Amino acid sequence: MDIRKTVTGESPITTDVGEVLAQQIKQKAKNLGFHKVGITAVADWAPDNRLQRWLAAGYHADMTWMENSKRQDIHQLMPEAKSLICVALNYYTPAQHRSEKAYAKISRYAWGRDYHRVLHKRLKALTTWLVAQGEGIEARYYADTGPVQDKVWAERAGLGWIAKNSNLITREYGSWVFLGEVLTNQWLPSDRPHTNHCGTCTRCLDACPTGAIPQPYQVDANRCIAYHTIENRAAALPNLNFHGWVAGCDLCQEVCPWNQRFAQPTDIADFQPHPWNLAPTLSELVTLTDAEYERRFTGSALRRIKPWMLRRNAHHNLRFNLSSNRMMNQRHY
Ligand code: B12
Ligand code: SF4
Ligand code: SF4
Repeated sequence: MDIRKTVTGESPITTDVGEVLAQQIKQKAKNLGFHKVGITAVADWAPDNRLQRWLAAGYHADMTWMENSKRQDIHQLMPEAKSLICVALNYYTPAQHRSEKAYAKISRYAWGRDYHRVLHKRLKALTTWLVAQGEGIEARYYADTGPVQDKVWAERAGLGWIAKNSNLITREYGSWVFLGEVLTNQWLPSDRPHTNHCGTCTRCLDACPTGAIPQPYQVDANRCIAYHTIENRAAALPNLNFHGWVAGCDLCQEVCPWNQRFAQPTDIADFQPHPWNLAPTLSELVTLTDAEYERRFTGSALRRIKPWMLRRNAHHNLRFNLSSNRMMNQRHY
C-alpha cells in the first residue's frame, strides 16, 4: 500500500492507511526498545487551565521557564501537528537506598546514564524512520526538555494515569518510567485515554515529609525536595528536612502500592546504577571537588545539579543530622 497518497491529506477522518501507519509506528517503537507507546490526536486540544492554576498558585517556585505559553498550547509549538506519539521507558532497577543517616540519597532517575541521552537516541531513530515513510511527513521529538506537558499527553495516549503524587503511573511498570513524544503532521487514530486508579489511597500525600502535596494532584515545588535539590539555584536552602536526599526524591513513589506491586527490572543496560551513585556518603559529597565531579558524573543526569549544588545539598542534610543528634542527646541527659 502506498502510504504517501492517502495519509498526508487534511482530513481528520481516520483512514485504513492511517491505521496501518499507526501499527507500524508502534511496532517500530517497540523494536527500538520503548516499553510503552500510544497515540493521541492534537487537533482537538484546547488548552485547559490546570497548568495556569498551578502557575497562578506560585507552585513553580523559581522555574519561570514553566510559564512558556507553548507548554499550554501545543499548536504554538508545531502549528501543523495532527498527532502525538507518546513513549515510555522503564528505568527501575532492584537496588535499594542505604537507610543510615551517613549516606546521601540519589533518586533512581539519576542512578544510571542520563535518561535524556537514552530517550533522545531512540526518539531520533523513530522520528527519522517516520519521516522516511512518505513524502510530506514531518515529525519532531521531545523528552522532558521541550515545552510539552509530557504526562498530560501520555495520559491522553493511554500510557497510564496522572496520579495523586502527580507522576504518571503505568499498569505494567508503575511510575518508574521516563516519558517522551514525537509530534507529527500525520492524522493517526487515537488510543483511548487511561483511566485513573488511585482510588481512595492517599499514601503519597501522607508520606511526603515536607507537605509538598497540599492536595491530590498538586505538587508545590516550593516545598518539594526534588525541586530544591535539582532546580533551586539559591545559595541557601529553606529550613526543610531533606531526609538525606541530595538529588531528587523518590519518597512519594516508593510508598505507592502500584510501584510496590508492579515495578519490574529494566532491560536497558544504560539504566543500571553506577556503583558510586548508590551510596555516596554525605561527608564525601560535602567536600567533592569540581574535578572529582567531572570524573564521576560524565554522561549522568546529575549534571543538572552543579558541583556547588551537590555540596550545598549534602551540607544541608549534614546540618539536619547534627541538630537531630543534638536533640537526641538532650533527651538522654
Ligand atoms: C517541572 C517538572 C518538575 C518539577 C515540578 C513537579 C511537578 N509535579 O510538576 C520538580 C522539579 C519538582 C520535578 C520533580 C520530579 N520530576 Co519532574 N518534571 C517537570 C516537567 C519539566 C514539567 C511538569 C509539569 O508540567 N508540571 C506542571 C504541573 C501543572 O503539572 P502536574 O504536576 O502534572 O500537575 C497537574 C496534573 O496533575 C493535573 N491533573 C491531572 N489529573 C488531575 C486530576 C484532578 C482531579 C486534578 C484537580 C488535577 C489533575 O493538574 C495538576 C496541576 O494543577 C516534566 C517534563 C515535561 N516536559 O513535562 C518532568 C517530569 C514530570 N518529571 C519527572 C520525574 C521523574 C520527576 C521526579 C520523580 C524526579 C525525582 N525522583 O526527584 C520528581 C517527582 C516529584 C513529583 N511528585 O512530582 C518525569 C515523570 C515521569 C512520570 N512517570 O510521571 C517527567 C515527565 C520527565 C520525563 N519526561 O520523564 N519535576
Ligand atoms: S518528591 Fe519528595 S518532597 Fe517532592 S512531593 Fe514527592 S515525597 Fe514530597
Ligand atoms: S500512593 Fe496511592 S494516591 Fe499516591 S499515586 Fe500511588 S496509588 Fe495514587
